[in-house]
Amino acid sequence: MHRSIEDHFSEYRRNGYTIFQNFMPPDRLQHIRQTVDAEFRRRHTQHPDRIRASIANVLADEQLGPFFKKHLLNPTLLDYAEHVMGPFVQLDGYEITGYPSRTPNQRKKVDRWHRDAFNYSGVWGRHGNSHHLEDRVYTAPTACNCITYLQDMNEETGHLRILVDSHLDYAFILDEDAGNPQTNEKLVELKAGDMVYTHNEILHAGSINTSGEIRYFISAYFQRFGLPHRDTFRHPLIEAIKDEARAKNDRRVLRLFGEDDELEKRERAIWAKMIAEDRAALKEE
Ligand SMILES: O=C(O)CCC(=O)C(=O)O
Repeated sequence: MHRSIEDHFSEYRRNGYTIFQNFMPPDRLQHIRQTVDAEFRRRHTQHPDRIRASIANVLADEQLGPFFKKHLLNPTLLDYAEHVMGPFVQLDGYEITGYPSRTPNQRKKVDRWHRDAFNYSGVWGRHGNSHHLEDRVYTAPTACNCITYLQDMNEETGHLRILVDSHLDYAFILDEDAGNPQTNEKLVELKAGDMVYTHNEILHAGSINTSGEIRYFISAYFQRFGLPHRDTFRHPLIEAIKDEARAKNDRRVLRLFGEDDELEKRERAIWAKMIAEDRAALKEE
């Protein structure tokens, strides 16, 4: 079922995440799995103790680049990202991650509660005066994770767990409890090809994979324009995407890769308009 941007956003604002079902077609996800499987098996064998392996900066990968470009520049995704963050969306990191399967006695174990990069709650939760919180104010995220799963997510592959609406209450989990299930956690229902779009203040955790197969997800991590980013955009394959965008004057694609000399000036013009409106609205004494 097709859902409108507004419908996704009202769920996102309330819960801290929303799900785009069937975001990646089955033939594409099978193709990606087959392309990366041997490399992930090699990496997992080389480092058996590591919880996961990732191929980062995937747009710069000769073989994977074209598929990942299509996935990232999908207008449904970019329209939604702009709706959530405004016209300030930059790519921080784009990767495919694979979790090796573990022994059945690890089934249902939590893989570390956390918030994603550029969140404020981590600093607030550790602050001495953080015991009081009067307001539950929604603020636009400084970063968002768009995670597309390449298999059904269940007890065997390891559920994604979320503390629903924790982007509003700054709930905090101490490091020593990060591996424990939470009484109010939600095990998110997800099928292969579904994409979860999260707010970076939401507390979440993966679960250990015991399915016998590698568990994969693709993560496109967006952040506020101008923040330091993990991926490098100075690669010939990414320069080629920027050249195409320049030819079309596609500002939002250029912004994704950290390029927009006019943004600050345009944003300040909007501030000036709002300040002027507020001054004009002031009632005389
Ligand atoms: O393993 C998962 O399903 C979630 C991964 C995750 O939370 C993350 O990479 O930040």
